[in-house]
Amino acid sequence: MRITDVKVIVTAPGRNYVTLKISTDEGVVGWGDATLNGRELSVASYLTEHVAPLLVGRDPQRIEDIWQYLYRGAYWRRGPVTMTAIAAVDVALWDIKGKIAGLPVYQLLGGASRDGVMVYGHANGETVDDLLADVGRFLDLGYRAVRVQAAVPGLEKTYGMGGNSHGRTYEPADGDLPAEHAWETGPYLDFLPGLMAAVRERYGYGFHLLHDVHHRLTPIEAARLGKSLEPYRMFWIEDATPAEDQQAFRLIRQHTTTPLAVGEVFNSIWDCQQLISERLIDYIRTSVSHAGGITHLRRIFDHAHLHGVRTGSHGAGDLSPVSFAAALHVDLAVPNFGIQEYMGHLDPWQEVFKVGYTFENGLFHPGDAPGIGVDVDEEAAARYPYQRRYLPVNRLRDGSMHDW
Ligand code: EZ4
Ligand code: CO
Repeated sequence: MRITDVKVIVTAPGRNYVTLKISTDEGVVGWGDATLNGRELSVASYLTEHVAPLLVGRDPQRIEDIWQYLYRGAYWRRGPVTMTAIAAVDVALWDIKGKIAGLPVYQLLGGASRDGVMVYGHANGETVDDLLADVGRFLDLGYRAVRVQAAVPGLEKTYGMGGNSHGRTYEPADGDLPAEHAWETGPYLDFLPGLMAAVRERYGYGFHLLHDVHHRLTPIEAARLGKSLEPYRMFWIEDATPAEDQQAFRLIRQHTTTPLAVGEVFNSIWDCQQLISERLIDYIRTSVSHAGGITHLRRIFDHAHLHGVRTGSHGAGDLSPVSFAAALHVDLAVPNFGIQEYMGHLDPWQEVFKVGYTFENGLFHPGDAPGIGVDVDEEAAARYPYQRRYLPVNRLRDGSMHDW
């Protein structure tokens, strides 16, 4: 079996997605997600200009060898662009392998370790009352875990709110130049404990409560936050400090028992090796699409398993339905699964992506179609051309740049 064609499809049904299609001489095709939010065309070009010529003529069944060829074989390796491109190839090859075998990918990974994949939904609100109503909506839908974000009084814009041009669903990439937001730590740290108290007071402790700090605090501020949230028994606080500083987590750890999660921006095991081996975190949030595909993600998760760290993969809307489905296969199979983020996708995504995954009682299942289980309608994709979109940036009140 040989790879005959490698095609990159850039489309924007609801938001921008970069999708990879690998075709073979036996008619089997595989799909991968190469979307890197706000930097989409760099991955598209990396694939078209530098990866596609390396793949045509190769045996698509040699997934590990192709992974090593694209990673070790590149002198300039790692980084989000490279690893997102490798991820797209890897997922497409797993899709092809599943289709050849006539099995869903989770079966190739060792089979199901659980009945379904627990996800957390995203509740948000401009006021505490709005937020409480939104949490109730998720609990009514059967969710067992909810991420809570509410507008911080005193800040004009807070991460995680809906209400931009995309409507109610949160979509941070908005505007053909980056929006500029203001950040102040004080009001945020003062607001959060009362917010979590209100959620627990209204709905009790019978579900998992999560929160995303989104890289804004210093280690000692994160320590204070973790400590102040201990009574509300968080499932985790996510990205408490900028993720590249692995040592920062040691300081946070010394001060609080609130579980820590990090990793959506990591793209290889080298970004989180110390965090995991020194048990500085509880959940590793690397994703299929940004951390080198199923092949590399499984390597990170096995390393985490050795050190008692569980998985909690990133699953925002900028990870396409192909990535979400691929994540579900991994989540269903690995022994140390923790939770999966699920943000959903913006209409009209279903015109382009035909998925087989299902949701029931707070759990997703990837379905039993051979491969990853997602088809892409290329004619529909062509109706939604790419539009440049940036994530926002943050500045402190004095104008200094801050992490967003
Ligand atoms: O800001 O995916 O946990 N989810 C997140 C997301 C990220 C976006 C960036 O592309 O932090 O909302
Ligand atoms: Co996050």
